[in-house]
Amino acid sequence: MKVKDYIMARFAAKKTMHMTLIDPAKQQYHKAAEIASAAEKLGTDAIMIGGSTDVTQENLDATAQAIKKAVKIPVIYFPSGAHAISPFTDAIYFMSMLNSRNVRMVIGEQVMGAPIVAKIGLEAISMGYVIVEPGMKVGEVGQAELVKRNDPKMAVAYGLAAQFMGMELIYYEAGSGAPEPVPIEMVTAVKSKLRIPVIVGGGIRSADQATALRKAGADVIVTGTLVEGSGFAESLEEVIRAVKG
Ligand code: 1GP
Repeated sequence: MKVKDYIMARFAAKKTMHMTLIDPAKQQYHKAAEIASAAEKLGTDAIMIGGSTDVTQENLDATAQAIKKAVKIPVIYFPSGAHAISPFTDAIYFMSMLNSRNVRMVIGEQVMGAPIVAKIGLEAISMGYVIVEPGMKVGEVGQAELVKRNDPKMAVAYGLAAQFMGMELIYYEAGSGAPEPVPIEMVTAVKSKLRIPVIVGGGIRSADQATALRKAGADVIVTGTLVEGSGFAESLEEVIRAVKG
């Protein structure tokens, strides 16, 4: 089954998904595989591999291969550019940072990466990527014109633009390690206007936050920082339970 169909089947069934983001630069590949396996056992629906700054072809390939051996759920690459693309993941989010001031992030990296994706036959899932305040590292390196937290209309406008351009998914990102997730009112607003799945990530650490985002209609809830460091099992389990309702 294609990864896109896997996501769309859950979306059609109105089942909120949880995805676990692992940065290949933050630990050795065998540790990444252990984290992925633990997350799978706790019910996460897919593993995303990605990071804003230090992803290399080497750490990406090693991490993707190790994770693929350790789990049955889809492994999706969440790229920061065309410099590293791996044949060892199941799919790539073929994404555009819609609110970047730098055309390279909007379409330049994609033009460099597309022939590689085609050559290795990787499943490409198109996704609009919108950075919301505070944006953290990804907002900085992506030179994002951040969507203000009190501007849900702007978030809706980006989402509609993505949808009208034929993008299959839209991701609202507060930035990894953000003090607060994307505002609930923003998720409610985009869900009332969009028909494509809405992904939210950045700063989600508690079951209460996950519950509020699920109730607002988020279709996919991503956590990354939560699995960094030891002893994450309990908090991850609580968050995943909250995502599943
Ligand atoms: C980053 O949205 C993800 O792209 C995850 O953020 O690390 O804060 O969970 P956290």
